[in-house]
Amino acid sequence: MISPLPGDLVDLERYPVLDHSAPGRANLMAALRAQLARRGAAILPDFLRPDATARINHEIDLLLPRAHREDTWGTPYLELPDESCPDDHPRRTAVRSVTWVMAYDLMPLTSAARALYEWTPLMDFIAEVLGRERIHRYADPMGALNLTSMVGGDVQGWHYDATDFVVSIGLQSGTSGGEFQCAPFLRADGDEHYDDVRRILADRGDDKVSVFPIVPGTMMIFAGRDSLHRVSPVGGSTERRIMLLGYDTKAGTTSSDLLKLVRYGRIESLDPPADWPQAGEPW
Ligand SMILES: O=C(O)CCC(=O)C(=O)O
Ligand SMILES: [Fe+2]
Repeated sequence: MISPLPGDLVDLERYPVLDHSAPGRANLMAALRAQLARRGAAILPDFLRPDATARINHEIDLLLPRAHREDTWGTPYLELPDESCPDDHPRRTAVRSVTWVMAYDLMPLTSAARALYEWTPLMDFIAEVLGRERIHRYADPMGALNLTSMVGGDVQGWHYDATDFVVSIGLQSGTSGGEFQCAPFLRADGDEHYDDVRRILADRGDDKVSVFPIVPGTMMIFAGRDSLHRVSPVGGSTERRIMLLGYDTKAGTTSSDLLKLVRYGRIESLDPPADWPQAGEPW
């Protein structure tokens, strides 16, 4: 299959990624920035066109046999528990994460998910929502772009990301649960706010937490490095599927070997990216 044109994947009438003088663009940006500041995430419903969502779901069907089963206990700081902290300290508290993860380097060069992530106008559009002059793609060859699938019982525990910003695009809602829950900018001005983190980990932090359902085609921009977040337990047999695009304010940001091992089951990335399936296979 040939690579799609990334602009064909997006509803450009509603989201004028390429047209900087489109009427309404300034109002759209102002509204998205206000959402980000207030609730921790800017929401762009129907960002992907339905045929693009269907295509990326088909790519997941083909990639799932190569997915890694992340199944781990870890702290919200993506580190091993720090035994020198008091028993109930967030740096010592482990939370469970169970998810099927498909790494960036598994995605064929013709993949629509890859084409969208590698489209520089999209990165520039996201930077504008974030009020940044420019942002950089996450330099982690496995973590920069992920596709994930979660089934009944799967969960992503409360954590901070290794990259400044994450953009998720919903591809399929699960039967139930699987909401994105986020305490916006909890880590601020060099203060970890451990008391709030402790409350949230103990399910007593609802006053701090915004809840977002996963809707196919909806893009969500959030500041994952400073906003504590999780995916609530998924129920039922329908997969919850999402695409995660990583960005950072600095060039060259990557993740720790521990995180790579837990999330992808390996430290070494494939180089160059996989060129499967072979000619003739229905990609
Ligand atoms: O699946 C989501 O909505 C977010 C997942 C997440 O936070 C992560 O993978 O770091
Ligand atoms: Fe995250």
